[in-house]
Amino acid sequence: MIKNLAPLPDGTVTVSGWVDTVRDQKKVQFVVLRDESGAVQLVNPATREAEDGDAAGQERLALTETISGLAHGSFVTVTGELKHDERVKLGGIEVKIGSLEVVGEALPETPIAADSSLDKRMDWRFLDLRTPKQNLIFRIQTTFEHALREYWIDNDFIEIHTPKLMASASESRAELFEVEYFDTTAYLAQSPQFFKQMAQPAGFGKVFEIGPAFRADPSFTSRHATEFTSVDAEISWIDSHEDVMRLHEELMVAGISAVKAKHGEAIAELFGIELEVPTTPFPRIPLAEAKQIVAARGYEIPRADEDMDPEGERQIAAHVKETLGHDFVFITDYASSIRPFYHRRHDGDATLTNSYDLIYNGVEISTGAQREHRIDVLVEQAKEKGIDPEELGFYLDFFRYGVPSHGGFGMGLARVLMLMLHETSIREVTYLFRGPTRLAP
Ligand code: AMO
Repeated sequence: MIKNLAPLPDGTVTVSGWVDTVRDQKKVQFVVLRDESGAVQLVNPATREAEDGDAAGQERLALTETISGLAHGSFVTVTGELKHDERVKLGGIEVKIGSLEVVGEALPETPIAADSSLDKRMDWRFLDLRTPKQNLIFRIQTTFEHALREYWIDNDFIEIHTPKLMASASESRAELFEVEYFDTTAYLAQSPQFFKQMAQPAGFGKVFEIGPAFRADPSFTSRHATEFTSVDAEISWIDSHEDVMRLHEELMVAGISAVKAKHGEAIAELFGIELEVPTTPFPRIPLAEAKQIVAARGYEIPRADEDMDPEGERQIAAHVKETLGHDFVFITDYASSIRPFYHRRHDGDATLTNSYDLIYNGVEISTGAQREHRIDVLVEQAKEKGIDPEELGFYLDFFRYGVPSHGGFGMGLARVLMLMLHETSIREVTYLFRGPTRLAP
């Protein structure tokens, strides 16, 4: 049943939507009208000729001609009589057209079809999004974000909005976008890392942000964008990254439960997926052990890659699914050599960090860690990574005036959606994708 169908006081109905198909037969015309919720069949007994003086006949003739000329994708508003007819496939109803207004006419040729390339579909994103399946993706995103916010608000978090123009890098300097900023240079924020940490010495305790992040990453993989929505949280008074993981898994359960409750049936119907709400605790595997498990499955992570590579992530996820039946796994205790300077290292073993990556259905969706809050250690770690402490300026001051122990995580929203819906690219689940060769629309 189409959502935009409403009764009028005189007993007729009005319905608006996009023309999907027109079947123009000699004696009768059928139009299928769609909106994001579904479709309805319209019917018009065709009038092919009328006498000059016959005003009503002329009107019916004009209506018939308008319907004959309707292009696929035109937006129309119709009033008419609602009829129930079991034989009509679309919900057993039909609207007999009384009047039809073309609100937004479409050009006769539609530029994309169901089999168009992803790139072509991105060129015509507004048309590409005009299907119930695409529409559902963004309803799911809305529900997911809402559930996270609800969790945070119920648990006493403060929402922050941090600046996206920065004076320096907050993550790897290799992926920085430079922006002319009056007589100096600014950089687009790669993450809210420094500013969400600032909330800890500021006494906010627990904070979150859902906002844009920018990475000048020239890669064309299915999981990278140059601009993405980052879901971030940071909390004080933690003992280790374990506290952050506990928060993280509770959030995922809250988000996925809400999506399942509201959209589970539609997801099954349109994506063919039975969405699973994960159980807690999520499995946790230290990186070194994960590498051994992956090797035992016959995949050697390239030596140059100390981190998990994408195939390694797929393999460890497959192992967890096979042995524990879980879609999520925390890979923990990353080597300090491959983690940022601000990650806290193990007490007694500085080669390892109190950090994790969260993997969902075989792909990393998040990085989290306990932060190093001891200023002398932090300065040493920065120097070790080749970062001049001078460059960190204000950031280091946070740690000079009474900072609690703290930690948090950052998570790519599009990655979560892509993996939840078994999509093959974040382009499919990003409203308007930004990549190395995509700046418009
Ligand atoms: P990291 O750099 O691992 O960590 O990023 C966190 C998560 O953000 C998403 N992400 C991306 N998504 C799409 N396109 C990209 N180019 C891209 N880069 C990252 C991923 C990734 O897991 N400040 C830390 C987090 C923290 O410790 O709080 C950070 O940004 O899902």
